This record gives sequence, C-alpha cells and structure tokens, in this order.
Amino acid sequence: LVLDVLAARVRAVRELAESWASRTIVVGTALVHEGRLLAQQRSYPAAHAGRWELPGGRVEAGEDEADAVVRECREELDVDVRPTGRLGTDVPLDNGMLLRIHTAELKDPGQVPRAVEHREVRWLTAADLPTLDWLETDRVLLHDLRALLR
Ligand code: 9L3
Ligand code: MG
Repeated sequence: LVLDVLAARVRAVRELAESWASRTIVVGTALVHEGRLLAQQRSYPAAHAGRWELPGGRVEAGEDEADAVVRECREELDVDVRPTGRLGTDVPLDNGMLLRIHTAELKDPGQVPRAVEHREVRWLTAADLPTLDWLETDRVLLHDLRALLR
C-alpha cells in the first residue's frame, strides 16, 4: 500500500513537470537600438487593441526560440534581427502558454522597423517605459527592461 501511494506521487510529480515543460512558448523580443527599446501597439484582438507589447508570437513546430524571434520580427516589423540572449523570467499567459523574452539587435542598423500588422511601433527610452499602456504580461517585465536600457 505504501509503495502504491509513493508510486502515485511520483507519477503525479512527473506529469506536472512534463505538462510545464511542454507548455507552448510565446517568444517576446526586447529589440534594443541606440539605447532605446522597440515597443509595438496591438490592433487585435479587441481585448488587446491599443495595448503595448514586445514583438513576438508562438514558437512553431520545427523552430527553436531564436528562429521564432527572427521570423516574428520579420513578419511584424519587416526587419532582420540577431537574438543575443534571454531577459527576465517566464510569464504565464491566460491561455496556458508561457511568454519568454529574448534580447535582440538589428542585423543591419540601417533597417527601419515598421508596423506591419500593428497600429504603431515606437522606440522607447527608459523614462518612456512606464508611460505606455502595456499588456499586463509585458508590464511584469518593465523592471528588467529598464535594467537593459541602463
Ligand atoms: N503575448 C503577450 N505579450 C507579448 C506577445 C508577443 C504575446 N509580448 C500574448 C498575446 C497572445 C499570445 O501571447 O495571447 C500569442 O501572441 P500573438 O501570436 O498574438 O502575438
Ligand atoms: Mg505577435
């Protein structure tokens, strides 16, 4: 009986660990250029429209996180970026996914990001950071983003 209980516990812990490890990752990109951070204003869905976020989206099958950062920045900003590392801790999303931030720089500093599917993109100084209406999930990261710009 004791062994059955123990085995059940071990199973439960393993299932929990696996469910966490298999959570879909949404990458966010902290793109910094000349001491400023790029933020973009969402246009959809209605619940998110007007709120600000870091560029990014879901990691797709066959991609690693850096691939997804590069692809999402191409799709959303029409620029080529070079991922340079990770920032902050994972943020749980309402839909069960995890938001994970990667830092990045412009491959070609002459390229100018534009809002492809968003309302607006803006380069922010550290002082600008707290003034935007961020998605709650991204607001969690402001402390780390400020440190990045110092
Ligand atoms: N999300 C939150 N903060 C971000 C990003 C890129 C994404 N910086 C959330 C919004 C959506 C989900 O992740 O619920 C998927 O993102 P997207 O594919 O709509 O960009
Ligand atoms: Mg996106």
